[in-house]
Amino acid sequence: MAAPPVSKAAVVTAWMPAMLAGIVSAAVLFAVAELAAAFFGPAASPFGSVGAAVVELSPTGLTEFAISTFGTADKLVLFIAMGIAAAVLAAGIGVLALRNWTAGALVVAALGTGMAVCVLTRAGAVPADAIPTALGTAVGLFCLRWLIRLLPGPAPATDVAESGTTSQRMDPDRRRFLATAGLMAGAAVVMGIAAGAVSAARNGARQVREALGLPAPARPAKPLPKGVQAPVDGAIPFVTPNTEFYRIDTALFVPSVDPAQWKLRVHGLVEEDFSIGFQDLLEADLVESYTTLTCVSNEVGGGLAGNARWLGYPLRKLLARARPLPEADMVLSTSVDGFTASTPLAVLTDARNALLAIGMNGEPLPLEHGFPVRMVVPGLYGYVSATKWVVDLEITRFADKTAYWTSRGWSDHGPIKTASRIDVPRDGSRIAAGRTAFAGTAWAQHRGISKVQVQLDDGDWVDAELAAEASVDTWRQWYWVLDGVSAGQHRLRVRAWDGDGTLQTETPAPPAPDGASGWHSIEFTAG
Ligand SMILES: Nc1nc2c(c(=O)[nH]1)N[C@H]1C(S)=C(S)[C@@H](COP(=O)(O)O)O[C@H]1N2
Ligand SMILES: [Mo]
Repeated sequence: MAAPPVSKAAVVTAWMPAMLAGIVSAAVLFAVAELAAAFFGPAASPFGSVGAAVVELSPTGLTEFAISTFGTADKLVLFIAMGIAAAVLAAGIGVLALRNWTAGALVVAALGTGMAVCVLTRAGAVPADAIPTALGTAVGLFCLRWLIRLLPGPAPATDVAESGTTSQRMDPDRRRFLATAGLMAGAAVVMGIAAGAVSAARNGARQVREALGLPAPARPAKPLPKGVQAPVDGAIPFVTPNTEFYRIDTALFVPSVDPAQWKLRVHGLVEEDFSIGFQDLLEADLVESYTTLTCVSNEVGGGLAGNARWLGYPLRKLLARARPLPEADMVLSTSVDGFTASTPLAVLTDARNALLAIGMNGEPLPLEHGFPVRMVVPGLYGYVSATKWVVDLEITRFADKTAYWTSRGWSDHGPIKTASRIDVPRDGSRIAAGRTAFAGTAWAQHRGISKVQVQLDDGDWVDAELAAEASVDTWRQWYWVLDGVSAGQHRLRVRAWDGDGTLQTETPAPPAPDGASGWHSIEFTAG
């Protein structure tokens, strides 16, 4: 009797249990590894370390695309993508293992080894950090073996064709397979939740931060002049609340740094190298100042800028203690997770308020903004200056060293370009015709803003009102009140001049390699 033809769908149906076995085993692998990793250092998490390696090895274009498309949700998107990729891979391994156990097991072992390499190459990793990955891989492999054993094995073509009927009356083997897989999946979920709970409970930094009181500044910030806030409904707050401050970094998991363990090494081309601890900072003469931070990835009109009152120790004084050698022209700052930024030495030693900051708007730095210590440098984009969780300052030369983003094609000097933005009304919104108030924000840190103009439709450019200036290091609000806006579609444009009287660049440029340029415009409908 000739075997009936086997449809593709029937083959896939026959593979489904093997795919399920692969996916469930992978879930157990990651759950065991992440739960174990919660008891080790931050590098021990295989998921986190693979994610970090993906970010690091991704072509710059891809990470830029991710930041510009998903903004601060880029990490979540990465994790979802990794989860899907892992599930697809695991399903394939399940099928392979069913047909050829040795081959399947070898692929799992190879992937486990690859993950261990990712773990061990993270900044601050120690050899023991590979243990959770090894443990998880072993348990995952064991589960895969167990589940595959419960399956009938690669079916001859006839069985495949007939298996259509088995789904109606489930045989005991199949029931046992599903029950086992279900139990394992349940255990994976429980361990996953436990992993989250354990790492949260073991996050010493969060608890220490909550108990930490900040010292009073030796030199408090100059009080904000009246009128820094544009008197227009919907204008953004002049001081950005910590919870609303944009966050950009390469850290997939916020580093947890215990201030008691924190140390900053200052070394390189200096006459004196030294280290300081957190207590030294608490006891030092701290200063406070308002500085607006901006990300180089900010698009024209974008929101990757925030203004805060920072408390910290002047980097100028720290560097004066080290006494840089004449040939030095750069400070390479490194974070606990290996991010680096290259900052011109001249900017850190001139009169501006470049700070080694410990406080943000009257609180210790939030964990995601660099707790316990970060850099804040007025006038430079964050990628060349604002290192969070900073632990090392090497005084060196631009000719000798590059940093995280500058070795990925971004400009090695990152002065902030003059920018202006319309915040009210929102692009694409509908407003009432008649008397209308427009408002927005302009910045050119460390040069200040001297003039803002707006243009409605094809009308003349007219001067907007400037809100009070807090300092040249902060953004400045503007507003413009118009008695009558006719019903219909309108366009509004804005442009600003910096404190040196230079008009912001009209020519549009994308963020890479040294910051976006172009005049912001919005469209709105009145009526
Ligand atoms: N450790 C570390 N510090 C970092 C970064 C990073 O990826 N890692 N990103 C920098 C960039 S690109 C910017 S724009 C600022 C953003 O600071 P914020 O997240 O506090 O707003 O942090 C800077 N400091
Ligand atoms: Mo940035």
